[in-house]
Amino acid sequence: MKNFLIAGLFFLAGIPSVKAQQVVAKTNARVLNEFMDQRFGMFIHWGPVTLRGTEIGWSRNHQVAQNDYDSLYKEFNPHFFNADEWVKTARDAGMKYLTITAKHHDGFCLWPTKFTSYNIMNSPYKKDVVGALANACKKYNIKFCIYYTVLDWYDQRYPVHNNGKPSDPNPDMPKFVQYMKDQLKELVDNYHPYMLWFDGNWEKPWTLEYGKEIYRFLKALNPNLIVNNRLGKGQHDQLGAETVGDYATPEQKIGKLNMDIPWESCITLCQQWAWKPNDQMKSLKQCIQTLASTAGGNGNLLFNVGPMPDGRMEYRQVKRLREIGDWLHKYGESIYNTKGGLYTPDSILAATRKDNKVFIHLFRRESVVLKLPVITGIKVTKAYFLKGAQLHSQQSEKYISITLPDILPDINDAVIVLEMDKNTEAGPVVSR
Ligand code: JFZ
Repeated sequence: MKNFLIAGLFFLAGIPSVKAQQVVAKTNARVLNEFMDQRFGMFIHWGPVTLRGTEIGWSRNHQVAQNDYDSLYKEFNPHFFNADEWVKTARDAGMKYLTITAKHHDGFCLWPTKFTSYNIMNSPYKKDVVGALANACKKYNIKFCIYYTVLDWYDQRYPVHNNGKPSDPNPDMPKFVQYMKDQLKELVDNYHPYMLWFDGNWEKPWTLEYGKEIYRFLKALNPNLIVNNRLGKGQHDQLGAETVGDYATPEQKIGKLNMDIPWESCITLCQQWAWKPNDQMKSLKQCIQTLASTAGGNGNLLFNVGPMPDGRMEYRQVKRLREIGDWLHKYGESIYNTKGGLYTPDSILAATRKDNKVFIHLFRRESVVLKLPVITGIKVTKAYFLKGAQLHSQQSEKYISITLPDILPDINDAVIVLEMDKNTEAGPVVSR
């Protein structure tokens, strides 16, 4: 009897379904590794608010009065919108996936949803923006992803409203969560997104339990659907007990090197998420070094563009993205499908690795000789600039010394390949 009881206990503990109600199963590692191999995606923040050039969601009741903001869709008519052009811009930038704000904090929906009239079909434009992008992404082999915010400052069922406005008198979270499920099912069924990017999880009405509920709901629709970590609570740049989702999302900063958990930094090309006239744009140097440092920390970069109210992306931004694409066309081997390390990224360099190659992304030439700490048991067999000249390297007990030319072959990021006598992909990471 005693043995039977003990066996029974072990048996129960081993059954996944007993725990499955509480524990949320994560997307499987193969799917997540494939996602992380892509390294570079396009984030798009867009909606009627671009008519004012203020920040999406946040400017409601701030720079733009609420009634005014909520009426902008009545004049939203982006007649130059061309999904193929946006997706080709992403492809030409070397981006492998694209994430569109189907619904941001202002509650407006860029697709013809059955569940609210506050959507694109009631604007003069009357065309499905999300659908057009999903199709174009399929055509150009770009993975299609959807941003969907949890908080909704427009919907009466969601209790909280931005910027000190009183809460709705009759909030109804259960009904609001059902609305979310209806919309999410609609998005998943109609557009087959590769990933869902949640946001707006920090306000009080949203709970960890709701997050788990939605995650389970989505996994039942498609077990391979990737979900970011802003569906639970907790810090965006972490994956902890409070968070729900598959990967961490540091915002407007490059994530710290982390070989254990997947992460994606979201960073804007200009300053604002949504389009702003004459917004300050990052230099090509900043763009490339941001991407290299992200890859060097073993993360992805979701780089944001805010298209204009007429449906076009700004010419200067498209041009900047193409310049990044040109760089990647040449040096992409050192970014895609690599792992971060062997060295922790710093202001001078970032490193990535693949098989027996280590790529040193050199941002600046500080002296004639670049000194890197030796990794015990590993020897450099060959050193050269990627797509370029051979380099003289020497290895002592402590240092690998590489003699640099007076002028580096790329002023933004000169990629040095160190061929090693071993595969270093799974090895340790060293700080300089
Ligand atoms: C969020 C959004 O609010 C923002 O508009 C954008 O979509 C970005 C990608 O994600 O960013 C945040 C998140 C949290 C705070 C501010 C901006 N916050 O807690 O103040």
